Amino acid sequence: SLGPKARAAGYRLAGFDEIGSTNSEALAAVAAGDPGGIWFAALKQTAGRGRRGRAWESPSGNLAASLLIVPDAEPSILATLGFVAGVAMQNAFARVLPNGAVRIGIDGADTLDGSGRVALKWPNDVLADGAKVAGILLEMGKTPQGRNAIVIGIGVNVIAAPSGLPYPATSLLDLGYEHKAEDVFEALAEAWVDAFSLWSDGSGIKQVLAQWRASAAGIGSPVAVAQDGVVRRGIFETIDASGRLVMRDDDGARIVITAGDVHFGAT
Ligand code: BT5
Repeated sequence: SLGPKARAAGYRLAGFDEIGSTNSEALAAVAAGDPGGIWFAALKQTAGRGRRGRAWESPSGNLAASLLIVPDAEPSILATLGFVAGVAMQNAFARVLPNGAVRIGIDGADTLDGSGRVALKWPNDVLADGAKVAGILLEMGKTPQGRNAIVIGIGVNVIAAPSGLPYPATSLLDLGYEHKAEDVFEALAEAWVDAFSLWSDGSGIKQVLAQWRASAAGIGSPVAVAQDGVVRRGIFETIDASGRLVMRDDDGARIVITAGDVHFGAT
């Protein structure tokens, strides 16, 4: 269900036991004239997707949720909402994972973070214990009147994570936290309200990006970013004001990247 803060902020919820993809449902809704401000949440997806047509496994008991909103902004500005979602997800985890006993770190580095926060991996992953526990997918749409709409899809491994991926994945249950997807959703929808109100403030996006940066996995470390078959390597320096990844290569050149898949380590 939606908590009091989300309801007071005017959000609606369409809940499903099973659905193809909550992102597809949200895109269909905006094309059909929905004004936005609605979450589509499901306990199971049969056709969940990630970026670039990749599949997202969303078995029963995990959380799949997509928020449809129609903010008055250009696509390049809307793209920064992925960072708002990451920060909201992180704050939601801090609520549902009490005691701050979440280990963060990359590639198994065993760091205890007393804040109960998890790490964020550019551009859109949430890591716990160095493994992917949630992913975010942004898709743009249009209202029938031609306004820009954005769908922010979030998948959370509440009770199960796939194995056999090229990188480690985990679930809240694997981490030792037993939760219902509904409760994780409610925490997320509440945390979204605060993070989004900062974003809407204009200057608040700086604060959102600052939290994101402070929790970013791999800053200061070697990173490889692959995009369309091209791999660029360097030391991961920071995320700039537009949310782009900034790295420094061996020759000291500054490289700024808008999209790609990140791998940590020197390989
Ligand atoms: C993402 O893509 O991480 C974005 C995932 C977004 C899923 C949500 S669920 C609600 C909404 N509705 C949708 O249909 N989608 C959104 P990407 O960075 O491209 O990562 C995809 C890759 O992650 C796959 O190619 C797999 O290697 C891996 N993967 C698949 N399922 C996973 C899972 N449950 N946990 C961790 N990794 C997974």
